[in-house]
Amino acid sequence: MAQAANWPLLAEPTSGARTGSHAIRTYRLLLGSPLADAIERVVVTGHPTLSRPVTELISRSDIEVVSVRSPSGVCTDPGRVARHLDAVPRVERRDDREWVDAWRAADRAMSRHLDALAAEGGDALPLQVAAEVGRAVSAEALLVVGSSQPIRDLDLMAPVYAAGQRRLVIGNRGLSGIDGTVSTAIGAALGRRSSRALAYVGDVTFLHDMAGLVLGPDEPRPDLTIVVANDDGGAIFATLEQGASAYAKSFERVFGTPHGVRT
Ligand SMILES: Cc1ncc(C[n+]2csc(CCOP(=O)(O)OP(=O)(O)O)c2C)c(N)n1
Ligand SMILES: [Mg+2]
Repeated sequence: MAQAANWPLLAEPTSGARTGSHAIRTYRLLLGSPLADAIERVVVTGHPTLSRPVTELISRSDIEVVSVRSPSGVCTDPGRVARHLDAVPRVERRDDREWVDAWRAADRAMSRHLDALAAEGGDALPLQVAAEVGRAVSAEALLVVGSSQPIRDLDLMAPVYAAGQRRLVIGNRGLSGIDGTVSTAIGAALGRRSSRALAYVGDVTFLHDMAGLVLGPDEPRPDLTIVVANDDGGAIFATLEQGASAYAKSFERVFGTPHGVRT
């Protein structure tokens, strides 16, 4: 639909749609740019949950929001503003590329900026890790990505892949639990024929389900590489409301939860 209509496609890493000529890698940041002011209509499919700019976009009452019901009957409509449809709408093919080209140009510039930042390391080391993981997801590969910062960093850094190469990127979204992720990755690696299987998780997520590594003596062993981004605690909370200075006294104990475990 995006290709036929020449619309930008804003797709989360686990959507299965972050491919092809119209996907925009850095959409989350571009939604804070003047491009967002020019949006007139949004078509929502699936269940985006990852970023506030997207939730805000699909909750706007000053634009037309159309939400397509999933096969299980659910329409994503957090702001209760959308017109609900039963199927992906057919759109007229449009040759006018000006709109999508503006997104592509902004995406190229933003991607260059992020890549340069990631290459410096330092505070941007997590972005460098996400970029490496994104690059390692070859055709036919499997990636299980943990909640919290890993999936958000991957969302910024993963390239837009070619369509039809049978990559699978999965995560426990919905309520975005950090529980059971090691087990999810082991199960997915065992259950799918992949060129390689990767998991990419935060340190608290890894520790939460470390016992998932204990496999019974007669159980099959997965060929799985686990990348742990260890920042000694839950980094995401520093970026949320609880990171405000008013809560600084109890922040580390309640939210940061540093554990001192070295991986
Ligand atoms: C089962 C469960 N408990 C608690 C939470 C709340 N929570 C969200 S992110 C997070 C910290 C995750 O830390 P880490 O895996 O190190 O990722 P980081 O934030 O550092 O990227 C927690 C505890 C959750 N999502 N799921
Ligand atoms: Mg962490």
